[in-house]
This record gives sequence, C-alpha cells and structure tokens, in this order.
Amino acid sequence: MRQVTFEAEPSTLAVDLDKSALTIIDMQRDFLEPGGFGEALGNDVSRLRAAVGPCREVLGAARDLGILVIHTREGHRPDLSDAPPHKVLRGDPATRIGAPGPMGRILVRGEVGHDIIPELYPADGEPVIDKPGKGAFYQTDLELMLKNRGIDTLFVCGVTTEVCVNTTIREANDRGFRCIALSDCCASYFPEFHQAGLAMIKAQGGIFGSVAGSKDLLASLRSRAAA
Ligand code: TIU
Repeated sequence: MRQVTFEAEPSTLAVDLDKSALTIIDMQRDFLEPGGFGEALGNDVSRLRAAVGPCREVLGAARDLGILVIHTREGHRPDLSDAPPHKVLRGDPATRIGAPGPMGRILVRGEVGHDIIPELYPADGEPVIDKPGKGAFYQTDLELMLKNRGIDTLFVCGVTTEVCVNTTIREANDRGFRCIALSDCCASYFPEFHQAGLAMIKAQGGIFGSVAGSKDLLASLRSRAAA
C-alpha cells in the first residue's frame, strides 16, 4: 500500500497508488492537430493544447512511481464496420469519418491522425485501448485489464472533458471504480462545457467522482517519491 492524500472536490482524498491507474483519454492528433476529426467537426483545435503540459507532468510522475498508465484512442477499423452509420453520416461528406485528410483517413485506426500526439506518446509496455465509442469501457477490454491488476481508482486526463472524459468516468463509476478527473489535464473545444463537465462529476457529493488539480496531486506524488 502506497497512500497519498491530496485536496480534491467535493472532499480531500486518500488514494492507494498500488490500486490506481492513470488513464489518458484520446490525446490523439485527430483531436488536437489541424486537419483531423476535431477540426472537421468545426472546432478550434488549439483550445485543447492547454491540457498537454499538465498531462506530461502527471504522466512523468506516474511513470517515476510505477503507476499503471493506460492510453485510449477513439477510432474505427478501415472498413468502418465498427462505426455506427449515424456516427459516420454526420457532417460534411468531404470531412466525415473515413474521408481522406492531411493526416490520413479521419478517425481510422492505423492512420497518422489516429495516433497519440508525440508529447504524450505511450512508452513500451503501457496499454493502449482502441475504442469505437466515446466511453473507454464500451466494446474494449479495459475493465478486464483493470480488474486483473486490482485497480479500483482512476486518475482521468484527456479530451474532451464533456464527451469522452465524461462518458468514460460515467462508465467507470457504474462499474465500481473511483474516478478523479484532473481538471487542468482535461480540455474541451468549449470552455463552458469544460467547466460544466467537471461540475457535473463533482456535484451532489461527487455523484460520478471527484475533481482535483494536477498541482495538488503532483505535490503529494512528489513527496511520496522523495519519502
Ligand atoms: N474523444 C472525444 O472526446 N471525442 C469527441 O468526439 N469529442 C468531441 O468533443 N467532439
């Protein structure tokens, strides 16, 4: 047992690092760089950059402490057989899922745009979960992987706060995992949705989980590493 205590909302948390995993949701070029899925949806992708630096800090600390790190990627098979027609048919045909773009076919596995940004690239041995939906548990082996390792708590980073981060936290909460969204390690194309997405998690005494700032967590992790 390696316990750390840090400030969170709605209340201070004590977490056993040996039962915790850092999950980094969909920090892919398709969402963060021009020419991908995020831009095809009409978004200003530069709004997501704010989360990259804080994610890097937390990722580095997690690696130093040997905390399990899991990355996820949203995307589909090249034949789009795992993509619901209603998801594919949304939007301009020239830029919809599967259409060719400057980073390869949009939101398709194996294409440049589907991969994780270089700043947060998975290290050897860190599991990468490829998911067809917004939630990281839907049609993936994430739950099995976490249970096999005795994980009961998830630190959650990534994009976007109100879509894939929120969906994943809701799925995890229903499966009995305690979730801690790291507020500055998450981002949205819509600042107001980022705020609302975090507020929903921690409302009502932490209805889906908790919210903490990365600085508070990092301070407790660093004092643990130095001990
Ligand atoms: N990863 C994720 O959040 N997928 C999205 O499509 N998000 C949007 O905000 N569009």
